[in-house]
Formats: sequence, structure tokens, C-alpha cells
Amino acid sequence: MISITAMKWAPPFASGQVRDHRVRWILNEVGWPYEVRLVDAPTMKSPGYMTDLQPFGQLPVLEEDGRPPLFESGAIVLDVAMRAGRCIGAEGTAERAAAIQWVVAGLNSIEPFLFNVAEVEYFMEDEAAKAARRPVVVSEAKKRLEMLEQARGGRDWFVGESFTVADLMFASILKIADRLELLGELPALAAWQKAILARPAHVKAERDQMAEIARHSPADMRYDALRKES
Ligand SMILES: N[C@@H](CCC(=O)N[C@@H](CS)C(=O)NCC(=O)O)C(=O)O
Repeated sequence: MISITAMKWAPPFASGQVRDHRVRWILNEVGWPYEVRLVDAPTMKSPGYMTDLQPFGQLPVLEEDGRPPLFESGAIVLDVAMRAGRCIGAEGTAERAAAIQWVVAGLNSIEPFLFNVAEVEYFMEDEAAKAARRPVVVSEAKKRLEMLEQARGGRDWFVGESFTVADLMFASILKIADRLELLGELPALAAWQKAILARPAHVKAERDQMAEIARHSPADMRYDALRKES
């Protein structure tokens, strides 16, 4: 049986966006059943977790009988799609290479720009520093998103003639942009994302994650225990 790690609780800005939703989504797309192992902060930062599951004390991690655990949401999405032979083009084809290329591009060339904005909005406390940095990171992120939309060129799918992990990854990454209100000037890209997110496999992934988070409270993450240790 496959098991994936997910957070017991996450703040409202992250609910529905914690990266295990990508893993749930691809597993739902290919129809593989899985269990969810909810973890708190001290568990993620424990030596056992970091040695055996995720060296950076983060999630998601996919565990499966008879295989070493796998971390990095992008790696897990690619691995599941390749093993299932679904949503990634046939082995050895240019279509598969392009799907991998776009997944890596999403993670490497788009997501970091969005996180620069997220960092300012959600984590910076100094209002003056925030006001100085916000226009710079917002402008850079918007430029990247415009380039992405150019590259999509109005197509329904990033690769070939059907849904692939490239579409999954971009629609997932664009959730961050949408919540940060960075898609307002790109209505066609926003509409494309909305259509991809309407896939039942995603709707279930997001709904399940949000329901688990709603059942818990910040106290369940035991951040206090982490602070006492440090
Ligand atoms: N590159 C990693 C990033 C993992 C990551 O940032 N996970 C976040 C949740 S979305 C996390 O575990 N945050 C808790 C922490 O860093 O303590 C991936 O895509 O899996």
C-alpha cells in the first residue's frame, strides 16, 4: 500500500496548496489507492524522519512496501506517472521528454519567483522592508508568468493532445500565483488553470487535504515542542 505524508494542520493561505496535493492528484489520476500519514512539526524535524524520509524535514514523502521512500513532489509525480504509464507520454518518446522538461521548468523557473512574492506577503514582518521588496518581486513574477503564457500559446495541453504531468504541475504551481493575485492580467492563463483544476482527480485531492487540515488546529502541529528543543 502507498502512504504519503501530509500536514496535520496548515495556515489558511496554504490550505489546499500544501505540496502533498500534487501527489494525491497524480495518484488519483492513475487510480492508485493510498493512505495519508498526517505528521506534526516535531515529527518532520526529528532525526529519524530526516535520515530515513526527507533530509530537509519537509513533506511530501511517498512510502511504499518494497521500495525506498521518495521525496520531492516533482520527483514523486514523475515517478508515479512513469510507473503507471499514464499522463506522461510513452517511454522514450519526445512527448515524455517534453513532459519532464515542463515539470522541471515549473519547479525551477516559475515556482521560485512565486515564492519570492509569497515570502513577502506571508512571512516578512518589517512593513518598510516589505513595501520596498514587494514591487520588485511582483514585477519579476509577473514577467515569468507572461513568458509562461507565451510558451503555452493558447494550447489546452502543454504537451501533445492530452493531459500530462506538465499540466498538473503548472496548474498546481499557479495556485500560488492565483492566491497572490498575480493572474489578474493573464485571464486566458487563469481560465486554463481553472479548467485543469476542475479535473475530478484534483478536486478530490484538494478537498481531502483541506478537510484534514480543517479537522485539526495549530496546536496539533506542536510548534511549541519544536521551539523548546531549539
Ligand atoms: N521541493 C520540495 C519542497 C517541500 C516543501 O517545501 N514542503 C513544505 C510543505 S509545501 C513543508 O514541508 N514545509 C514545512 C517546513 O519546511 O518545515 C517539494 O517539492 O517536495
